[in-house]
Amino acid sequence: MTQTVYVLNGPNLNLLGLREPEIYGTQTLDDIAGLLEDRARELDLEIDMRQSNHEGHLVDWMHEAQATGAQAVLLNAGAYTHTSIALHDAIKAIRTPVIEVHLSNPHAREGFRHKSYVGMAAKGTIAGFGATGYLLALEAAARL
Ligand code: CA2
Repeated sequence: MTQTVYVLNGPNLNLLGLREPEIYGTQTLDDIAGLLEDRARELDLEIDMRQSNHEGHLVDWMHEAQATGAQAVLLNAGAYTHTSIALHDAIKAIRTPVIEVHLSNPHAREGFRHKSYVGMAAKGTIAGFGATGYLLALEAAARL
């Protein structure tokens, strides 16, 4: 049976490709979803890609990933990365492996981005490679 990988995106990532291309690149979230779907097909995986500006939606979707037996969650929690104990707890609460993804490298940016509540609970982190980071995370998920 084909396994599903959830790809969850947090606040403001719906603006990807439309603002601040010098930091986040020119590809939209739909473009990234297309890249992931192409690679997932080759890996015999399915992608379920979502975005929300609401923390609780992301928490609910993590629970859903566990309940549906997803292979993994790729999580770019946006700014909630640096603030959300709720997301930290949700990652700890599920057995589904969670891979943290960032387009930029938060450690090369402002000090307030250096702490990641997501990274402290995640299986691993891929950051700083732009949209390619999502593909790298999918490769990692396929090998779990
Ligand atoms: O580098 C990443 O992927 C981040 O998760 C992006 C977050 C930021 O708060 C994290 O520190 C690192 C911000 C997402 C905002 O996305 C935008 C996209 C286009 C234009 C404006 C914001």
